[in-house]
Amino acid sequence: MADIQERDKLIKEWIAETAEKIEAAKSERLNIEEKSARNDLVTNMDKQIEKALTDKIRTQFPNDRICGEEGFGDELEDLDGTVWFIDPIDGTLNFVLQQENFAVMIGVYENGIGQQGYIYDVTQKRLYHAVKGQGVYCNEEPVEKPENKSLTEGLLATNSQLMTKDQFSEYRKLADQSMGVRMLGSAGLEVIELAKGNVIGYIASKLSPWDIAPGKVILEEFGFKIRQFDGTEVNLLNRNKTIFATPRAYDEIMTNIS
Ligand code: 2AM
Ligand code: CA
Repeated sequence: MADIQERDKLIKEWIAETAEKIEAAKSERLNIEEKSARNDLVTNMDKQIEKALTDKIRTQFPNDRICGEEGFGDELEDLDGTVWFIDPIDGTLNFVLQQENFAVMIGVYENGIGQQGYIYDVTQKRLYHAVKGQGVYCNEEPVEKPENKSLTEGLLATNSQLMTKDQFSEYRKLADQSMGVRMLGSAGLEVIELAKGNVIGYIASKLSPWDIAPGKVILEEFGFKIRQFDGTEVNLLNRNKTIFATPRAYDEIMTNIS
């Protein structure tokens, strides 16, 4: 197994290089393609960043495997050994339509256990990270553990489909019970909102392993719950209907939807 501090240093360097690349490309025209739907986009930047990060990982850690959004990683059938989760741009729709509110995310797992999680809010220039057992940091400053607030005491983050599609109508009652709903369109930035105590939960109807893995490491440092809607552990080989929440909000959410 690699030395965690050494890997931590490298990841931070790679994220800083990625941020410079995004900044330098600001004035260039984006090449935008549709993937599964008109609101599921990929740009040349998503691909370039994932390619650069996977190249660096393969050079430094040739025995590790990679699960990435844009196809430069490996086809995984298990989580044995060291697995890297890469989301080059989380919130691509925001990146295209707003040029802000997106994140670069990296997670490192060993035999399925989260060891390191990194979410870089590119616009705010804030790197949230956690190494398992060492707490949560924002730009190297410790982040205080948020209060264990209940659903009725706080704001609830969701993805937009959960609030608009009839198939998810039962989840709207959670929104009603909370103090109100907030939506940023980036799973990583929603995790940051949870880490700051700005929301008490984030529920999303379809998240991929790279959307979940980095934030899971960060929020587990605070003892928060990260589960599927049916209460089972998330599966990092598949898409998941996912709940991230304070322990109190999680219990109330589960009581309400089961
Ligand atoms: P992405 O931008 O990396 O695709 C938006 O609600 C959040 O859900 C974003 O974090 C987005 O990540 C994620 N997401 C996962 N699958 C998606 C899909 N098929 N379409 C849109 N957003 C998706
Ligand atoms: Ca992405």
